[in-house]
Amino acid sequence: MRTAPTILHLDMDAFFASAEQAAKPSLRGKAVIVGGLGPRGVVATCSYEARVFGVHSAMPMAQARRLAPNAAYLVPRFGFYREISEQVMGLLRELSPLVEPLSLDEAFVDLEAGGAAWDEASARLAGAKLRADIRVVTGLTGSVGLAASKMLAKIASEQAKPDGLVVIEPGTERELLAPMSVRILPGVGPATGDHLRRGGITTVGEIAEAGEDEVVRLLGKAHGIALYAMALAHDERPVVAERDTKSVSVEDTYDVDIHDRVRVRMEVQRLADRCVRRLRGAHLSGRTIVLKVRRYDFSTLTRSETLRGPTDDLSVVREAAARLLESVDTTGGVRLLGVGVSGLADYTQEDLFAQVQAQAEARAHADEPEHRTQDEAKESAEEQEAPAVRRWSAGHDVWHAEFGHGWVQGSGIGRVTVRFETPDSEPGRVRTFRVDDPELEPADPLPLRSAG
Ligand code: TTP
Ligand code: MG
Ligand code: MG
Repeated sequence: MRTAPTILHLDMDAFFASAEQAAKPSLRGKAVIVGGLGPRGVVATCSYEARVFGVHSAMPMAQARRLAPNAAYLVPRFGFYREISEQVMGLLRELSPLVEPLSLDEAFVDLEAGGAAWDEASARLAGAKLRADIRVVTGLTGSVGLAASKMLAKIASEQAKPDGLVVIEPGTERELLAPMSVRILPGVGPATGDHLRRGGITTVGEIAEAGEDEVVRLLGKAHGIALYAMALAHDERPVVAERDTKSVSVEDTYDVDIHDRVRVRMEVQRLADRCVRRLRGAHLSGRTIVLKVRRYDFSTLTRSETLRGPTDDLSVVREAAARLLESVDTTGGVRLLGVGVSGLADYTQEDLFAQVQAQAEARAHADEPEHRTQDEAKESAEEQEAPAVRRWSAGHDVWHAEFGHGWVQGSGIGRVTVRFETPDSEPGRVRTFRVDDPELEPADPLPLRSAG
């Protein structure tokens, strides 16, 4: 292991919620909750002001509303967050060629590889400068951890939250870890935590004391050995620039071409199942579902569909793969089939609500053409033309011909409430319009910091 704390872990503070507060001056310093607002919605994240009430990620939205009835409730704007994320990742890449993003708001950086730091003092300086630069470029705060290994750097950034920097000096790791809950170690979820507790182990120090044999007895060989090493703060994992696995996919080649369409469908479902098992095994989720078909004449087609958010849900992947198959002609026979998921993210929790939404949309699409009466077809054609079906989602930007740029604060019973403000304005005023007001139209998010 290296002797200087030159592995940096950055994690943005309350990322989605802070981005919304930066965009909307009236929400700064307030409880802001971002997530699915439908009946089955969950909290994606919330501002630190909302965490005081006990609200947290993955909590059912109904429960959040009971705990913090006066908070602002917004639906996520992934495109907007991705742009901010790219700005932040750009700053990290200025520090080192070895940047390993873990999610939109989080990455490891090997400072030594970039020559940005070689000892504790230079690492501290680089970390502090990074935090200041992030603030200037995005207006947001991120917390930084510095240590001699990835595991400790991540623990340090957690301790630094919010808006801080923590250095764990090499040599002090075991002492620091000893009193901490076993849950702090990577790979220890509730189930493993329970296993260990039944063996009388609740802290990292107790894992170290128990010895490798005992931990292996409790958890099995592979997991036990790895966990024991982590408990001793042994973590040699390097920072890797690009994710090795940009996608998870499985495919099968058939000895005899498959002609039967029903059989092709079944094979695709089977591959989707295997793909999801692999995905979950790697604790990943992904946004894009890919179907690969090689036909009897070796012509190979790929079809893909991108969801609103990452998924590792079996039924979502199955349905998407089945839909993709419907657009492929397989009458001549199929030689190879594959199902993959790309656009990977680490946090599988993300976006349960987006999946629900995607499923609902999929269902709406699924029974589109054939089985419809003419009246129904006509009705839906009218719906598509009518501008009145515009949806005003809470938090999304709008433009009004007279009042300018604003965002949707809420809507219902034919009305939409808009607050007119921009990232660099004073908190703005609220006005209410009819949902079909011709002067009101959806708008793109404004940049958080004007150039220069
Ligand atoms: P996190 O970094 O886990 O959380 P955070 O940035 O909101 O707050 P913290 O200060 O504690 O780091 O996740 C980053 C973003 O990912 C978060 O803002 C929203 C999204 N996310 C989800 O959509 N669902 C989830 O379950 C989690 C944990 C995060
Ligand atoms: Mg974060
Ligand atoms: Mg994070």
